[in-house]
Amino acid sequence: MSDLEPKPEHKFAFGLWTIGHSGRDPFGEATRPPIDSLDFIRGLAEIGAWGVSFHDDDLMTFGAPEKQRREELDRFKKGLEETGIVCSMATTNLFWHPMFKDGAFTSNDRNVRRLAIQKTLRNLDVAAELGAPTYVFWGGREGVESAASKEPADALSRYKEALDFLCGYVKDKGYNIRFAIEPKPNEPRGDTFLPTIGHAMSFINQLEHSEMVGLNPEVAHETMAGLSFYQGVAQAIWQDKLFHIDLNDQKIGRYDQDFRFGSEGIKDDFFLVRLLESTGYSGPKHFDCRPYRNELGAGIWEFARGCMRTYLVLAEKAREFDNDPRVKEAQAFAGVTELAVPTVGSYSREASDRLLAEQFDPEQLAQRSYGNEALDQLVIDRILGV
Ligand code: GLT
Ligand code: MN
Ligand code: MN
Repeated sequence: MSDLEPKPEHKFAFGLWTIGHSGRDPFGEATRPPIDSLDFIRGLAEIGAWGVSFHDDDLMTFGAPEKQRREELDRFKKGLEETGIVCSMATTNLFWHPMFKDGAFTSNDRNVRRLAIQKTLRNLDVAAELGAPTYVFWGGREGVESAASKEPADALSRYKEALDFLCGYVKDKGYNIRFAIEPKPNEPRGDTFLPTIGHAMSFINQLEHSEMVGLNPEVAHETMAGLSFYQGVAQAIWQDKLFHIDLNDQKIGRYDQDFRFGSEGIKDDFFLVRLLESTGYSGPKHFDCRPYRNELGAGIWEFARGCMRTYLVLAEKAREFDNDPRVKEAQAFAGVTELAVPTVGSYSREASDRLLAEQFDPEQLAQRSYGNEALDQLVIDRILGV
């Protein structure tokens, strides 16, 4: 194994709410004390991380006087300057306060909607001040329990209106910020608008400034819905929409578990890391997960180290896999590279005439075997290290 020490060049990032998660859940109180933002950033630098992300309310006390909020922000900035940790992403908390119980950009209450946009405008200024290049939109409360409570078309129109307005603000202010939508199928709402990568990507096409809006997909969220995160991310990359990524882990079909990256779906994670490494994804590898609730003290930092270590192990395994001559042979047998060859090219009358005149032998085509069992066993052997 080569060097498994995380370094800034790997661009590993954590949110303040991740390693710093209090352990509170719907059934129990906090199990851990809060971590001061300066200590948090120093801790990140010590373990070899590169970036930090935040919600407005993680950093500056909601509703506190401006003077206090400024002090809290300056303390965070001091940490960045002292350690060289980068502020890699910012986002708005539009889900915690009870006023957001019916939604934020899609609340039926117009004043809640206006306040949600105002709260975001204010935090965009902070994001710009800290140099965060990506601003995430996770619509935690944008959804319904009762389908009778909102017209979906109105909700989507209000969602679009909010994002169009916020894009306008970023452009007007000349900020160097792009937006990334984070889909999730449900939780905390019964049904969430923009539930999957696919829904979010097609929604983006409807936006006024669609070029500045991409995705922040999360492993746990697609997995909750029983979808392949790997295939979703691959399509997002193909459409140039992977602006950011939330890495964690999850058992299929459960509530949002936000487990340590690589702790559950090792095979899926192997292919995900291979995809990110081989397609030259250059954004942050952002871990949006939290330590087990029964973890305390040093164990919290072990959790963070584990996320990065497993990523680096899988990156190494992926390189070994791709350099293995047996894999190359099995891939050739399966026709993996054949799929990269255009099928008919662009349309012309001549090309269609040629194709229509061609003779195929369906029986012979059906005789081909693709050797996928042997190929997949090589994946398993490589991951298990035999
Ligand atoms: C919240 C959620 C995450 C989002 C964060 C951004 S907050 O913890 O579960 O998936 O990425 O708002
Ligand atoms: Mn999650
Ligand atoms: Mn997330």
